[in-house]
Amino acid sequence: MALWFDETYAGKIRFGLRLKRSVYQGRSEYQSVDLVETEEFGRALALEDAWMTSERDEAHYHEMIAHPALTTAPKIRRVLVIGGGDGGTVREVLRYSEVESVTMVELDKLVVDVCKEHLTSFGVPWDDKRLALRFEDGIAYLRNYSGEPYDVILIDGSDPVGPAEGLYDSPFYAAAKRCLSKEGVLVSQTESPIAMAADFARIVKTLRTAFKRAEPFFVPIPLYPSGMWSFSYASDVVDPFAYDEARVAKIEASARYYNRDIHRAAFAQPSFVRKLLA
Ligand code: SPD
Repeated sequence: MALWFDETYAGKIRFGLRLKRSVYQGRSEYQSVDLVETEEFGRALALEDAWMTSERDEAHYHEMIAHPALTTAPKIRRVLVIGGGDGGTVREVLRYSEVESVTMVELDKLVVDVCKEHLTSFGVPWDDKRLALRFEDGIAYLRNYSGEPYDVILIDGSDPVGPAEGLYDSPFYAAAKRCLSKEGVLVSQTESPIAMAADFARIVKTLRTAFKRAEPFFVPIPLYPSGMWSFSYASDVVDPFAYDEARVAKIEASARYYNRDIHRAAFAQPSFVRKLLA
């Protein structure tokens, strides 16, 4: 009998992949962790039965959470990643020679351990000397942080339920802003404007109360409910379209999804999104 793995979202949307086999199945103190080998999407990670990433479309997500911020922020010396346990986001950040340090704060060590062992095709440079891994709650980390400000903060969290819920509210954005340099840029994953329209609108509007400017941008991620996904770019001073030519040229030469046309086009808002955010 064929083996399938389905994510059922809110009891209303289901996206399933036919499996070749289950590679790892376990449970941390926070969540269930599944690493599966699928017929169409290669290896894929699911947490609490929700798809997180797959070999087939991970570049869409990881290049787009990273490069719009890193090609536009005036300085990119110090970068903070909250979540992102599969390592795809830090891999993209570490492509920049200007980046001197990346701190990745991930709640669940099991996710990193499983991905290090079973998702090696992601090519994450886990041993890069610039990378500092911390296994703790990203919300508490930012609340208590009193070190040098970060130039870029990337929020690569799960959906806003359970332990990740507090990554999308006003107190968290206020804490993040306090830890960001004046010319800093924050990018967060902000859910689907189709499958999670209310969450998407609420999160973007909340970001707009914390920062002078917060613009959503859109990326097709077939693995996620409805396939249309959003990130949001927040900053008090930086223009999301003013990318550094040399940085973009270097990144787009090896990127699978990102390029300068995608950078600009991703910020175009369909009319239904304009209405949601009005
Ligand atoms: N519904 C899925 C939301 C997933 C957000 N994070 C994915 C982790 C990829 N590094």
